[in-house]
Amino acid sequence: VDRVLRGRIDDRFSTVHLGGLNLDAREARGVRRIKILGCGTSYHAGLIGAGLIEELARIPADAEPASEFRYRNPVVDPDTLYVAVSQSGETYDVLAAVQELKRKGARVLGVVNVVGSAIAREADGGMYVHAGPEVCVVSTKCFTNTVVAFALLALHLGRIRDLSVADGKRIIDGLRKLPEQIGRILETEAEIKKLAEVYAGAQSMMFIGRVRGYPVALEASLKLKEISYIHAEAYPASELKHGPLALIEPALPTVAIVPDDDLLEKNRAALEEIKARSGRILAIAHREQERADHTIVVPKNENELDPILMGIPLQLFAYHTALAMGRDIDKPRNLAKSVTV
Ligand code: F1P
Repeated sequence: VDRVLRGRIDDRFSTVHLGGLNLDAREARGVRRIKILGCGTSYHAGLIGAGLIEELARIPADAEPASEFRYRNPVVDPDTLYVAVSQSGETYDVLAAVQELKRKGARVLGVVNVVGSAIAREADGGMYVHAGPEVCVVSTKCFTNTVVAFALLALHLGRIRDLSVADGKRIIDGLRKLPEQIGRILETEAEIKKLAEVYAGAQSMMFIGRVRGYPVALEASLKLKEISYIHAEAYPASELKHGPLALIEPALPTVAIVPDDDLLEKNRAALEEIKARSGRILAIAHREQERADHTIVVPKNENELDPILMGIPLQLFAYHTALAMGRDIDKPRNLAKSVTV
């Protein structure tokens, strides 16, 4: 995170990565929509990025798995800015989507970790996220840095579009606090390990989050699946009542993302619904949640940055769950470091 932030939250930001955004102020103002494409963890980081762009730059934005996008003959719109996200920069579904977009005349930015990788070379511009090598198959620190890079991109676009400077300063101050706050989360590893040992016997787990919390739930459930092989499903908290509530019982624990924001009471109501059905709950929150059986408390930052701080303890949770189950964390079965076919 330090590496992303160092020297890159001022006006030079647009020119220092992947050859820069290659987007002058007039072009940036002309962007009507942003579409983010990635696979797995990178897709989830893209979902958070889309939320940040909508919140901080007020540009409609969404994310889609690149693997779906490339097969559905999508409408390619000249006023849409496409952003391809990839840790390895080699994932074939993402590369194929980028090539198809470029054939159709679209402008594509890359948000990539590995310098000089295929997607970085193919993109018209973009950002390196400077996470360093991901030694293990699953992507973790790159997720965090990609979200930070999207926060910077959102601020940059917001600034060009003359959105509130005060808001920009608030987020930048928040970003600067992240390394110290992440350090504090890492210090709670022993507690997270104990919790992982409590939940490691589960056959299946549910993850819920609302709005900013939903991509965090998706990513946390993917991490658990990838390295522990526990079946895990993620749902938007508000979708629980549209079907998944039927699954809740003591044998299916729920991990709930419960930030202290304007949706806190709504999220607490979801915890009530789960408790009423005797479901066990592990909450990730800014303070103890009385409806939960256990709470992992994380430091509070700006609401927009909650996904960063709430994602990290869940990476540790997946890691310690997998360790408790004797899994080979660095080489999970059936997974490749980069999916190049
Ligand atoms: C995408 C990805 C990873 C996942 C797994 C397979 O990789 O889906 O998120 O953990 O290793 O590949 P990338 O495009 O971000 O390199």
